[in-house]
Amino acid sequence: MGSSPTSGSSVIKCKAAVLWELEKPFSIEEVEVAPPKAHEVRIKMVASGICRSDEHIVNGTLVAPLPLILGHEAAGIVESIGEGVTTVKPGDKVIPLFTPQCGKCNVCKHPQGNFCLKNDLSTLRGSMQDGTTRFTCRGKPIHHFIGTSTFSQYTVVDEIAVAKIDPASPLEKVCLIGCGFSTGYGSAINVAKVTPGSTCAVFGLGGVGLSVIMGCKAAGAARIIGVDINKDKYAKAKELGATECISPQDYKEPIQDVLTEMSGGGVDFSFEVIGRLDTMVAALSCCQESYGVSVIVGVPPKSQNLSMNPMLLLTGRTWKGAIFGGFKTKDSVPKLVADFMAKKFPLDPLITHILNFFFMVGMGQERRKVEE
Ligand code: PAD
Ligand code: ZN
Ligand code: ZN
Repeated sequence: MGSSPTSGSSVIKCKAAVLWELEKPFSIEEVEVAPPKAHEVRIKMVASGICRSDEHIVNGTLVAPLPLILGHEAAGIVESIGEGVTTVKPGDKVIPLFTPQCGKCNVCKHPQGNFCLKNDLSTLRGSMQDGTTRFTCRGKPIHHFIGTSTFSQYTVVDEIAVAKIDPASPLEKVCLIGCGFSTGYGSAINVAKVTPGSTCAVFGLGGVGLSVIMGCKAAGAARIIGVDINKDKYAKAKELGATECISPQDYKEPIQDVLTEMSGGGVDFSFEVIGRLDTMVAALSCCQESYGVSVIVGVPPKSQNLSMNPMLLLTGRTWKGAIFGGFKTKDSVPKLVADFMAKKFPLDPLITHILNFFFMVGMGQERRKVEE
């Protein structure tokens, strides 16, 4: 996404996709992007993916203040920095972090914690850390989205929410490390801690589910069963490591019973990567009692509770969930980019469409790369 910046200390006018109302297409508008304040960074966006979590805001599944600029899976180049910024400089290639890493809170200080207390995902206030916004459109302040707002040619993020990456990295690919890839891959290797020789079931074969499959395979799983109602997803899932794929619609009995039967008593690890309450319980139910582990990756509809039989846990299953695959963001994103550059995993299979930013007016099922 290119434009004509003036200077680091002035307002930049550029194009952004603004969501004014729920369930409406984005409106491509000219916005003003204020200069970064102290400990903030202004970034020229180069490529942005579309994640189901953006769509969750558009359809009201997640509730955030409007109007706002969505987008949280992206890569770009630092345009200017505010006072006191030390970890990035103008010209650096970076990935914005929708979960920051302040390094100071209880979660950041905990060896396993990654959901920094400075995150805006729990509250969805829609602002910078100081409570104000850097975007204006038609004279109105426009909210930020989880500290990133990457559907804009320029955005401003807090320094705790941006990671410097390898200057040689292809931004139109590594943007996927900003959410979908890392979330899925980390859910397998960090959260579930998939073991060699194990059997895994992955519910939902979108960009995140496919990344879970890559993580299961990298961890040495022997059997990876993909579950999706859309059979068009099976070829890609198999290319990435699924050993078989099934649709719940092909069976009369509940899918958890099918998986329990297929795996001879229950899978070792299961993942819900859709965001539905029924499949969360199905994923828990299909893992082996006594030691099976089930991980919630999909974002559930706001304010909905599910009912489940506590016997599922009493008999020894473990139920977990995590944001961003449990990775500490600022520490891990540069390492994941280095691993990609070292060809430890591919990203090309996750890119299904390349859209021009100005034609990005709706969203579908697939993860897409958006660039100008
Ligand atoms: P996606 O929409 O690309 O993929 C979802 C897949 O689920 C599609 O292939 C659907 O066909 C399939 N599906 C839908 N309903 C069913 C069903 N009843 N049974 C079986 N399959 C079904 O989404 P995505 O891969 O971008 O994201 C998946 C979820 O992960 C979504 O809820 C998103 O909000 C969440 C997410 N979580 C985090 C995190 O940090 N935990 C990060 C990013 C995304
Ligand atoms: Zn996401
Ligand atoms: Zn923190």
